[in-house]
Amino acid sequence: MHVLVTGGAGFIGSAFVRLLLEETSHTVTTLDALTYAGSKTNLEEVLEYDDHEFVEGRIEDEAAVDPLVAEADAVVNFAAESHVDRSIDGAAPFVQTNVAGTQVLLDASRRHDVDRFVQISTDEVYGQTVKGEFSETDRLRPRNPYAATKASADLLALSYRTTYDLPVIVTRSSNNFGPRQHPEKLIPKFITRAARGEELPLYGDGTNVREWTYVTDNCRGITTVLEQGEAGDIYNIGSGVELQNIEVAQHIVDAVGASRDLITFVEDRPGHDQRYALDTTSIRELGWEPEWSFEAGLERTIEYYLS
Ligand code: NAD
Ligand code: TDX
Repeated sequence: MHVLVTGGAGFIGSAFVRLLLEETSHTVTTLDALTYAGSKTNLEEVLEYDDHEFVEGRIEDEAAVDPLVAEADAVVNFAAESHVDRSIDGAAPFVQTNVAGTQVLLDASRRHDVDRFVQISTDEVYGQTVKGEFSETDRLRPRNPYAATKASADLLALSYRTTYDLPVIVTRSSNNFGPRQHPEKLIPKFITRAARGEELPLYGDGTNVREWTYVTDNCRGITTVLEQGEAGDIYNIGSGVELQNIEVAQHIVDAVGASRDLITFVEDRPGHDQRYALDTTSIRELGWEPEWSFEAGLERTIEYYLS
């Protein structure tokens, strides 16, 4: 397949582009706006490959998107504003990219009759839970502006399946971690700050729980869905590894050899979701399972940031 990967210069998208080019026979066009979160450096090993083209542009720009979709068999949409704290400061760029951009991509995909449209979504669309796991049929209850725009994009994409028979698939993954993540996010922020002996600002009481999935495990899951997923279906992707933020902070300071005294409790994030957890039965039925333990992934991630 020739795959158009949008947002492929970001953290997860770049890992996915490398995986497709290095481990499959698919060819790739990467479309990325190179916002503060994207960088060609994230793709440096594969930028010049013959079976890879990089295009700088925005997904909401129909003139940029249309010829690229025309050449593609499949579209995988990672492009997004991705940071919850930024969405609390201002939702406009989130609505623009995550909702309006997805609509432009969907319309181009419909015009050119693509064989697959994979919308990359998140566990945050389900909202928070204190017990149990979210399954794909659960109601969406997003609680911050970022999550609300991602839920909107999911619904829009799925509506193109029912209305126009566009072969849409949605993946919803838990928190990813690994090399090349922007240091605004918890794990790279705490690694880089601990290494410099700076305080680690833990929001609230630090008991919020996230399910941590190593980035290449998510990317293998997305590849599985791209190749074998059922059109119209939704697939949760998560490792099952649940940790409180305070435990993550402690793992990091211990692994970096810094003092636990650096951990500082600060004002909570408004509307801070207490816990996410995913039921991953559907993707496991396609033969996927996570390969990385939290400890091995963290060691690899720390090595990357310290070098
Ligand atoms: P990221 O912020 O690292 O990367 C986003 C990429 O999209 C960047 O390269 C950026 O330049 C690009 N981009 C932004 N606006 C664009 C636009 N209008 N047009 C074209 N490109 C644009 O994000 P990430 O962490 O790699 O997340 C990728 C996707 O996965 C997002 O859709 C996010 O919602 C989803 N997701 C992320 C996580 C996580 O833990 N990071 C978990 C679940 C789902
Ligand atoms: O400085 C911090 N202190 C802190 O306590 C930061 C940046 C975060 N936190 C907490 C908030 C969360 O409970 O750590 C947890 C993780 O925070 P983020 O790294 O901002 O991730 P999160 O809000 O969980 O969202 C992430 O996972 C779901 C991604 O950023 C989203 O794109 C994805 O959809």
